[in-house]
Amino acid sequence: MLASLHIEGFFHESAKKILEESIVKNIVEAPFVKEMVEVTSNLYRLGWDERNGGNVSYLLDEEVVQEYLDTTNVLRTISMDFDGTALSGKYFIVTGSGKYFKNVIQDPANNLGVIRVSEDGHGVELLWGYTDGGVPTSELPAHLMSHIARLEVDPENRIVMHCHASHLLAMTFTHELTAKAMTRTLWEMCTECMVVFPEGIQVLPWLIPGSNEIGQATAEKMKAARLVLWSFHGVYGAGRTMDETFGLIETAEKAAQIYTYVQAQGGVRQTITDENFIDLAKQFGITPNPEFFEAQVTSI
Ligand code: 2HA
Ligand code: ZN
Repeated sequence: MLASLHIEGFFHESAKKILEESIVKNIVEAPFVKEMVEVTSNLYRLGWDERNGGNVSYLLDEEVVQEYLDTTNVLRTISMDFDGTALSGKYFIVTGSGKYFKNVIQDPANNLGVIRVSEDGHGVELLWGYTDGGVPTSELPAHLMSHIARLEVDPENRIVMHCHASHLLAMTFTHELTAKAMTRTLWEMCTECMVVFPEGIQVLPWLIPGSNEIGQATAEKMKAARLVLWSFHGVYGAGRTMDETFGLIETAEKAAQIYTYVQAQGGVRQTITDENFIDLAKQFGITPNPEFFEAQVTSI
């Protein structure tokens, strides 16, 4: 009796193992889907992505995607009118056009999609998601062009994130719109800012969202910095990981919030000096963008 139970148990275990190995894992359990769900939920919770505001794209490795999807099974091809050949064959998980970040957690398969940039670079192949017939974010040009630009300067860049961070957006109405002025103010509002984004923040004038023009302009700025402010609209961030990229935007947004309080309290009376910044750079072993220093600085 005992022996037969053992044999049954053995067959049961090995059959289960074979079954598990032959079934691709449930994609909703994939770490990259969980990260997308978590970040969109946080962006919504913080009030930075009302309605269908914001979009996130995440470059994935083919081997990782293949753990969850049959990559030969293309569900649909979606065209795009810019040249994405630099990313041909690359996989991304991307938030959907018109989708609400508020809803991603309840239905990841409808609000997110896994795409592969087609061979000719003029379309993307849908492998999973957008279940109601949807398409990737309207900001796909800005995302893919930014990925191309960031990968040129940092081969490990994976994330591009756009949101309507409230205080940063507000500052574009009241603050001088140059990279230097904006960077200096943000750096001065929290000591850690210069350490988190030593290259500073770049600034774009108002441009039509979703256009190739804003995509090209964003990508151009992304060669110099991981943060690009879109006047009267929001902010773009890029980075190696979801945490790093979210943390980057979060840090700049916190500084913008402090700026708002400082202005409400009557304006700056004293602040961090160039000398303080030089000491900070030495302490943390970072090289801040020298263009953003008041005086000519030669010692960093
Ligand atoms: O996707 O935020 O910039 C909605 C937007 C457009
Ligand atoms: Zn937007």
